[in-house]
Amino acid sequence: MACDDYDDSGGNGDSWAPVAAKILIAGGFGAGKTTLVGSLTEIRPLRTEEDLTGPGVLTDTVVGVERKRTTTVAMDFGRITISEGLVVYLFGMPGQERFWFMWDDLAYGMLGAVVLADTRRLSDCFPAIDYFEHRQSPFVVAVNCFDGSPDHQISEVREALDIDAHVPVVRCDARRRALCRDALVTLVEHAAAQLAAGPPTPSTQPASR
Ligand SMILES: Nc1nc2c(ncn2[C@@H]2O[C@H](COP(=O)(O)OP(=O)(O)O)[C@@H](O)[C@H]2O)c(=O)[nH]1
Ligand SMILES: [Mg+2]
Repeated sequence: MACDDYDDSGGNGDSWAPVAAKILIAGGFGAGKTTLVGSLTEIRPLRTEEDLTGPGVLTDTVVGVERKRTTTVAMDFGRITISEGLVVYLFGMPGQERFWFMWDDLAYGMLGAVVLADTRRLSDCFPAIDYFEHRQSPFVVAVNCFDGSPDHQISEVREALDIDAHVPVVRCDARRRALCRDALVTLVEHAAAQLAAGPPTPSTQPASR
């Protein structure tokens, strides 16, 4: 686990800091990453949003997400306190292929990832799933429920994504804090179980795709 558990009390144990964990929020363009980080964070989120422009449709297709008006041009960042002893730093991983060069740096030292899946464009989350499977990093899939999107069973989404049976798949709504928090807790529990089971979990090692 990526953590900074320190005691600056000079050894008398009076002072302590919570464990800090780094969690990535991944998924395709328009899957809800910026929304989820904004729903969860207790600090003002760092956002790098820019308006979608006409020429941009050549690279960022909005088919299926026609109401999307902006795009993240670097990453999202936020923080949430899960419990007295655990603070999570959230990093939204830009999904488009032109940003894949950033993924290794963002993933360095992470505890795990939440991959947001949009059932209207399910294949858009394949690269993120492939990436975390390849790294053998803990991840969960959160099926983001958009208005009017096909209401697939979780088992159908799991089958369509062809992910291992041990990887949790949960329902989410990136606009609802409680559901986002549940997804994070599922990930933390899954990561703890994976770490307890022992190697291989080279999640602190940069990996190339
Ligand atoms: N109905 C619905 N809309 C959502 C949800 N999550 C995000 N949106 C909307 O979908 C659009 C794209 O979300 P955004 O967070 O920018 O996606 P990103 O590209 O993954 O960062 C925005 O207009 C959001 O308001 C959700 O769970 N349900
Ligand atoms: Mg975004």
